[in-house]
Amino acid sequence: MKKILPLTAVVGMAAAAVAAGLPSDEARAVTSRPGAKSPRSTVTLSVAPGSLTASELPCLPTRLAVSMTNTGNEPVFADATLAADAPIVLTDEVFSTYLPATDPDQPVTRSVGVRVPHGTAPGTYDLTVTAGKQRVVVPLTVEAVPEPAPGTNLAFGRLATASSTHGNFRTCGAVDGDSDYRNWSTGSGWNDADKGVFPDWLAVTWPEPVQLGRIEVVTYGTPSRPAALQGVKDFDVQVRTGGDWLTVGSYRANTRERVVTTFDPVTTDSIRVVVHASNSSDYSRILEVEAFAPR
Ligand SMILES: [Ca+2]
Repeated sequence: MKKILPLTAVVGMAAAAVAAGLPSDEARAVTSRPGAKSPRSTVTLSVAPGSLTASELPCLPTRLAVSMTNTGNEPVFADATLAADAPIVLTDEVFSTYLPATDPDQPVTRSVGVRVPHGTAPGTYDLTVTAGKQRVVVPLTVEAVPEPAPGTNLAFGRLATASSTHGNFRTCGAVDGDSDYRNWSTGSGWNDADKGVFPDWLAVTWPEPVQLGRIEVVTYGTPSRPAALQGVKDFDVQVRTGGDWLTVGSYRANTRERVVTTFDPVTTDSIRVVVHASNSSDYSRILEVEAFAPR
């Protein structure tokens, strides 16, 4: 029968280091049981990185790696709780795990997303991870989204949604600023999840309206298997204005990787690509969607 042993005692090294403003790539605290007899349970909590910087761009999430390591010789169940200063949101508030006693010690890590809601004031917010009496505080510096320079891709990092997203692909991959086909398999593109079913759509949305005059859609293709074989074939480019979708570009039998749509300036809070067919007849694949102010 597995024993459930409590975490006890604390040396809050990382919190102290952070409070002292010391540089640290990894905040760390150690729990031990002073004077405990064998068998002993010792769990080390560590959180990386030691500090974070983020903005409210929803598709550029910041992550925190929370690790717990059983450095004792008895298996243990351990819980870490996570909290953030309002209005910061964490994807996980509890991290519970079984930690077998292994030699060498094996950390168990949870990657926790950190989201900065729209309207968050620039400043420093504490992210606090607690395990037993251990407590690690990671300061999050929220920076304002910079005013876009002329020619900036306004879709970069913005909220991306889709009709569906396949497996390991990420909807946000289509607004990560990377349109290099070589990074397709590393999450830099959107691939819908419904094989052979159309239409599919991918949208980008802004919290406040923006003025646009050009949208560029990059579909997936490689030198050996170009867009003519696996890119989007029939699709419409639309902008939302007054609550209605206005089609500004309509393409059929497309074989190009990058399709540029220019249109009269329009004020919009969302754009989308509606795919009616792909050249491979199975999935819709988009590497990147870019949006620009009128020239
Ligand atoms: Ca991309």
